[in-house]
Amino acid sequence: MKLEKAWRWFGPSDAVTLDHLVQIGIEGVVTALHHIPTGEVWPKEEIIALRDEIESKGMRWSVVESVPVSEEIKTAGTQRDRHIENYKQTLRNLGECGIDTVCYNFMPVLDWCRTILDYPQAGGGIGLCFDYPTFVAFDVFILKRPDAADDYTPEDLEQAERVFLKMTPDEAKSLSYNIIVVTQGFINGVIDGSVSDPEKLFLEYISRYRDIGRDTYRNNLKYFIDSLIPVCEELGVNLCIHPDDPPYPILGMPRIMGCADDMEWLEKANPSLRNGITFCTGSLSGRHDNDLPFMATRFGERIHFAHLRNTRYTGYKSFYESGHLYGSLDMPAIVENLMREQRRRVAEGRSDTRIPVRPDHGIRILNDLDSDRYNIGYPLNGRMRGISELDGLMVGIDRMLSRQA
Ligand code: DNO
Repeated sequence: MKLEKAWRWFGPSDAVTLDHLVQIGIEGVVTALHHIPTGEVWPKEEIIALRDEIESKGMRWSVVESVPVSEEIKTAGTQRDRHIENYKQTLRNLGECGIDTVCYNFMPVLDWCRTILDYPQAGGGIGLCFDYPTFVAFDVFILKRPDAADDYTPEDLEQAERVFLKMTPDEAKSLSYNIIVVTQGFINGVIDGSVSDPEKLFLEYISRYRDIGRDTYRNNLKYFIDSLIPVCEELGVNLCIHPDDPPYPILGMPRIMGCADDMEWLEKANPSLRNGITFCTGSLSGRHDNDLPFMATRFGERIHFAHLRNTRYTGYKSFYESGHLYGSLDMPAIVENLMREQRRRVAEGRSDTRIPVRPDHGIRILNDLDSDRYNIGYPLNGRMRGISELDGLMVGIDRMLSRQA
């Protein structure tokens, strides 16, 4: 038995079609109703139509990634309870249509963050990179967030200044645009390409976190989870938090889902196994002290979905995405532990034994490089290579575990 081969599909506008996914051997589709504004209810008819389209191709809608969490919920704003009620209704609609796994994240304002979108890979191809000095340069010298410099060491600032002084004004502008808009719009981020002054709006959103420290933010997350878990229990829906990427605070705002301590807090905050985790290996790899094979086992019973990809460190808090199998992470050990968890569930008689895994992001290779048709980080060939590598790994591990049984 292998983990379920899943793929993030961005809906009918995606240049990769459902028919392509069938050819690639995908079993589970990971998608969302991207056009519904954050905070509003997902209508049941639309869920049914999308589900049926996927099922007509012989696949299943295995995960919703994501039902986005509004800034109002994250900051405990005046619309929090209304948005939570809507979220509950969305979960109900999904659950009643048999869609039982929902991914979300609780990162303030900014979702994932990358500073270089065309990082050359050994052997050709280009990928994504998070370079910490470049990020600090963005925060302090380009965005000019008030008091940003207070969050960094003198060495960080010195390195960042060196980076900044080498940038042309156009490079500085596109760095900012990439961080705030390009990497966020297509995943229902807070800021899309439609605003005239994204930096101004971005700073405005950030300022709402001025008085929100780690503990308050944890309380806001607990409030959200506690409100939803009864509905999840009733409908058999797993809610799976995605780790912060990178997994430590940035831009002076709290990030609270980056390491084993945070996951321990999560499980204590609400012990229901419906209060689950999206095990994103690439995100968690951004902290050198995260032991991922250990975490896959330790939190295995609540891992209902995994994003598999690898990274390589380029320095203190900096890394680049290195594809799926090869890199700083011991991917075979991670996959083995997830597959052991799967077997444990089978032995326990649990019904949720499929555990969807998707090849997260991908290096642009071959004719991925000729076109801008794919969302940033989601090229066809690079991900196809990734799922093939991971599939081979799973076949081998499955054989090994069966022999040991
Ligand atoms: C980026 C992704 C994230 C992730 C969401 C989950 O490619 O890893 O956007 O899907 O944070 O809510």
